[in-house]
Amino acid sequence: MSKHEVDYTLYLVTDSSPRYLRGRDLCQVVEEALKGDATIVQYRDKTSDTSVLVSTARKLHEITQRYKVPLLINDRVDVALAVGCEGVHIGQDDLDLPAARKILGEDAIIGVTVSNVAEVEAAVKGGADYLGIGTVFATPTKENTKSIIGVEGLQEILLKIETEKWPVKTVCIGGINESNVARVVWQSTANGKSLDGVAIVSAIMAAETPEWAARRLSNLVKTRKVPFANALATPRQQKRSPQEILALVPDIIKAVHAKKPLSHNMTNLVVQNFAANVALGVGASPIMANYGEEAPDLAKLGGALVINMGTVTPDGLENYLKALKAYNDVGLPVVFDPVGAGATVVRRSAVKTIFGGGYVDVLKGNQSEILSCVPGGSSIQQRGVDSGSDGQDLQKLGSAIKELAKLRKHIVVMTGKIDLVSAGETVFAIENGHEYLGMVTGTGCCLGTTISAMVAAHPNDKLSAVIAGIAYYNIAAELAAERQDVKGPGTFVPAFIDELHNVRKATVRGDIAWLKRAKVSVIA
Ligand code: 3NM
Repeated sequence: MSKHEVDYTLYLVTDSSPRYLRGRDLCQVVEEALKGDATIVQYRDKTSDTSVLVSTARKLHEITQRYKVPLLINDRVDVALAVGCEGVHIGQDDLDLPAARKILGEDAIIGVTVSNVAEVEAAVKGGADYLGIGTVFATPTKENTKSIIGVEGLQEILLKIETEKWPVKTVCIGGINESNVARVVWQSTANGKSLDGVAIVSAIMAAETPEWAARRLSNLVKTRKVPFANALATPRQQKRSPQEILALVPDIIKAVHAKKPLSHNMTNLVVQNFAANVALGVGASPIMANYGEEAPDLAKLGGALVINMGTVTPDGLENYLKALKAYNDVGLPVVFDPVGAGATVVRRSAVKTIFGGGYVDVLKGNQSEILSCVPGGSSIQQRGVDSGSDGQDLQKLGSAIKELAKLRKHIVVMTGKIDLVSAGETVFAIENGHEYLGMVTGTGCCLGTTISAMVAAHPNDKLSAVIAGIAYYNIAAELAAERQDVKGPGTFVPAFIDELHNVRKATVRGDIAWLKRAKVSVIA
C-alpha cells in the first residue's frame, strides 16, 4: 500500500506496561484491536532493550501485514529499519525529521508529535507525512506531557493547516476515549478541516475486549454523532434581522411559561436565592443542585444546565464535569458562566477543564471573562477596550466573540453596557437595561439562569432564545427602575423580580407593549 493511501481513522499506539496488559500478550491485544478496525499501529515501548524491541516489532509486523495495516515504531529508526516495517513516529525530543527521512527513505511513513503551530510548520516543512497533535487532555498514560492543548489547541492547528493548504494528515492524541472522541472530532473541525483520525492508547489497550472497544471507537470517529450538534444555530437563524427575532420574542416567553422548563443551576453561593427567584419570575422551574451525581436524573427532565463558576473548588469542578457530561449525553442545553475567568490561575485552569470536559451551548460572561476565553483575547484587553462604549471598541469586541463562537461552535454572550451575542456569523447588540443592574450582586449570574430557561423552552433556535432572554431581562430591569417605589439598588431587586413576572404575564395575555423598548441591532 502506498503511504498516501493510509487510513488514519483509528490509530492504535501500544503500551506494554502491566497496568494495561494485565498479563495479556501484547501481540494478542494488538490483533484484537485490528479485528475491531484499528487502521494503523504504532509500537511504543520506551523501556525495553533493543533486542526485545526488534523481536516484538517483528511479531507485530507479521500480524499487521495480515490485516494490511501499517506498523510504525515509536522513536527508534534503527528498529524500524531492522524490521522493515512501514515507518516511525518521532517526538520533538527524538531524532530529527530530516535524519529519519534520510535513513528510511521517501516511501517510509514518518509522523511527528506536535503541540503548537510552530512545531506543525517545522514538521510539515521537514516532510512529515502525518502529525500526532497533542496532548489534547491530560492522561495517565503519559504524565510528562509538554502541554495540554485542549480542543481549542487542536482546532488552532487544524485551522493553520487548512489555511496553508498543507497536505499533511492529522491525528490527535491524549485522553481520547469513547466518552469524548465524537465531540473532539466534531468540535475540532475548523473551516471544514477535520482530523483524519484519533490516536489512542489506554481506551483500547486497557479495554476488557480490545476488539469491541476499537470497533466502537472507530464507529464514533466515522459517524461523529454528537447529540448536541443538530442544535447549532443554522445559517438561516443567524441571518435573521433584529425585527424577525423580536417578532419571535413573545412566543419564546410564552413557551417558557407553558413548559416551565427545569433550570438546573450549579451556581455560586452569593446568588443561589436570587437566581432561583429569577427563574421563577421568568416562568422556569429552578433547582439549585450542585451535586454532579444527581445530574443524570435531572437531565432526563428536559431542562437546561447552568454552570456558574463563581465559587469554584476542586469538588465543584468534578461536579460540573459530571453534570456537563449528563446534559451532553442527552443533548440538552448547557449555559456556562466563567465567573472571574482570568482572575486567578485556578479559574483559568477551571475554564480549560470545563471546555475540555464537554460542550457548552452558550458561553456567557462580561467582557473580561469572555476575552479570557478567547485565544489571544487577553491581548485585546491589554490594548484597552472600554466595555464597548465607543463604536470601534464594539466592533473589536464583536469580532472577537464572533470568532470565538465560530471556533467553539456555540453562542457567545458578552454582557456590558451594550450586550453582544454571536453564534459565529452575525453579531447582535442589545442596548437595554439599567445601571441598577450593575449595583447589585448576581444580576449577571441571573441572566445566565434566564437564558437557560429560554434555550430549554426554545431549543431549536437557541440564538433567538438567547437574544429574547437578554431583551426581556433588561427591559424588566428598566421597568423596575422606573417604578415609584424603587429608590435605589436595594428596592430595585424585589421590583425587578416583580417585573420579570409582570412582563411574562402580560406577554401571555397578548400585551407586548413592553417590547417596543427593545433596542436590538446587528453590528457585524
Ligand atoms: N503521546 P491515552 S499523549 C503516547 O501528547 C502519547 O504526545 C502523547 O494515551 C502526546 O490514549 C500519549 O491512554 C498517551 O490517553 C496517550
